[in-house]
Amino acid sequence: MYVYLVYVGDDDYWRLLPAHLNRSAPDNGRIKALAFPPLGIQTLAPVLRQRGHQVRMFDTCHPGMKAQHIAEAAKLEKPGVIGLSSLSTTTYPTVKSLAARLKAELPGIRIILGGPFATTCADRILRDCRDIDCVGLGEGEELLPDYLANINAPGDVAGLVWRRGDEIIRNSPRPLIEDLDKYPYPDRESLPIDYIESLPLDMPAPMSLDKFCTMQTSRGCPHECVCCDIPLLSDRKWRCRSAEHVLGEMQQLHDMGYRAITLTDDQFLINRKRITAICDGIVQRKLALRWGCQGRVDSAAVDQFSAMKKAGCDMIAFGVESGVQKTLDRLHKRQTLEQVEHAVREAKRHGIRRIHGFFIIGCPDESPRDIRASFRFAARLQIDTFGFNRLCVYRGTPLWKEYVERGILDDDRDWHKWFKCSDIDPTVLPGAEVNRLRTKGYAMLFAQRILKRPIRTCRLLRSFSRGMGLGGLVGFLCTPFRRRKSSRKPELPAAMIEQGLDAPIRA
Ligand code: B12
Repeated sequence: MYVYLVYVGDDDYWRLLPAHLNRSAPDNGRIKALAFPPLGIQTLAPVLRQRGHQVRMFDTCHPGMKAQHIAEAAKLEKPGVIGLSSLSTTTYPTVKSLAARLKAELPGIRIILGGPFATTCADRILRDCRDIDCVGLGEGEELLPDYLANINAPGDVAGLVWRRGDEIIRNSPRPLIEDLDKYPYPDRESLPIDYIESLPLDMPAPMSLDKFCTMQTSRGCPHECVCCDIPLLSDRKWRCRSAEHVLGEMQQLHDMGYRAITLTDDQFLINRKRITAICDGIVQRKLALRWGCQGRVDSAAVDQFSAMKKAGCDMIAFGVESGVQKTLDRLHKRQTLEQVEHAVREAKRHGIRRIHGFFIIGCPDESPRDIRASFRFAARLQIDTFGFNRLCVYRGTPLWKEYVERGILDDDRDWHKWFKCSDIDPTVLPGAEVNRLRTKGYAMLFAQRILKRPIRTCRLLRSFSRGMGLGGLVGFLCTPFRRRKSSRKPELPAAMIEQGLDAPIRA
């Protein structure tokens, strides 16, 4: 069967590489984008081809791959099925309008949706959007070929949620894939897009112009932080590909000219033996790769940093979240400030070039004093880059469940929305206050970095400027102090709208 796989991305996370930085001649319609590649559809395409299907991929952030372009192509090429893939709640409105456009132009086309967000809201999506025929829950490597093989008998496809007339049917669940080694390596060449290594922020900043891609070597995380959907998506299990299978892919990437890889594993720092085997393999094979990963500070593999450094690891991102133990406990992070300091210190001691700290502010029961303490904690840590995001709540997370139980959210009316907690939770400081404290915090941190670590800070900024140019660098450094124009707006719960409230009633 001929299948379209369409990644519906978040335009905030996507930029064309500025022309003045685009040193290579335009080559046959390929464009350069500061964005993360759509690893989901890149993973599924070769699996479908291996099962005898033809596949064409689209990334909707590409200026030539918008709804009208995909509809026109589909009218010409008549695919049997269009698979839509999206990551988060923030892209649901785009998914809906794309499905409507495709159905309007091709009434008979079958549309199946998949990805993390769809997995947390399948029934609701099918009730809300008649243009989507069914949703594939969780991993697609087995489900999608099974669906294509049983397209006229959807009831036989485990893990599928589908519509029969007005009835929504949820088939029996499909178990998590045990052997992740049995699938071909993702297709990173078919999309006419060269993805440029950039900081994973909603203001993508180029890190280098090396040939870049993402890779996933394991899935899941056994922890249960309140703001995270991964426990639900992975059933709190951690599964991994073997070191040999991972090295085979890294060898292929190396031979194809890739030099920068970001591992999108939820938690890479588990299973020390596997990490040692991967690192030793990279060294033995002389793979000149720079790679980055993310993990927890309390991971056993903290003692693997020297091997990782030797094997080309030049970035580790830690979910630090807060500099106040009370807040870490409120987020069910199950980590201590001492563990944060130890992990960061060890990573730096072993020469990992860039340590990134993810922080969350605007948390329940957090005071202005706590937020200031988080920035001071960040100032003390040996981290190189940092991001302070306001806590958001997405369906499927423990925090969403808590807000429904507290009557802040109504699951039936708010399921398709996402919220900044400061906009809806009376135990959280108001948004304006959080933003004010954040701007002050960033100013203190920047000043502290320049005054206390001038050489390291200059080296880091110089490496940024290679990818961004001076103008880009200044723009990037000003971001925290500028009001951000985001295409996506957090919403308010139905209950607050009904009461005409634009902020929660605080004690
Ligand atoms: C890497 C990542 C990012 C990156 C890169 C995104 C990209 N283009 O890949 C960046 C940093 C840009 C990012 C940004 C954001 N992210 Co993010 N991200 C992730 C992360 C850690 C890994 C995604 C990944 O690479 N997966 C690997 C690929 C292989 O898996 P996959 O895409 O899910 O595809 C598989 C299945 O889902 C399925 N499948 C996928 N598509 C389809 C289609 C069909 C038809 C079928 C049948 C199956 C199917 O099969 C695939 C193979 O098994 C996930 C966590 C996670 N484990 O999902 C969070 C996650 C998806 N992100 C999340 C969020 C909230 C965001 C942001 C909104 C954060 C913010 N505040 O701005 C933005 C939104 C960006 C957007 N595009 O929507 C949440 C989503 C929660 C929700 N309910 O919405 C997650 C789950 C993290 C969490 N902690 O909860 N993110």
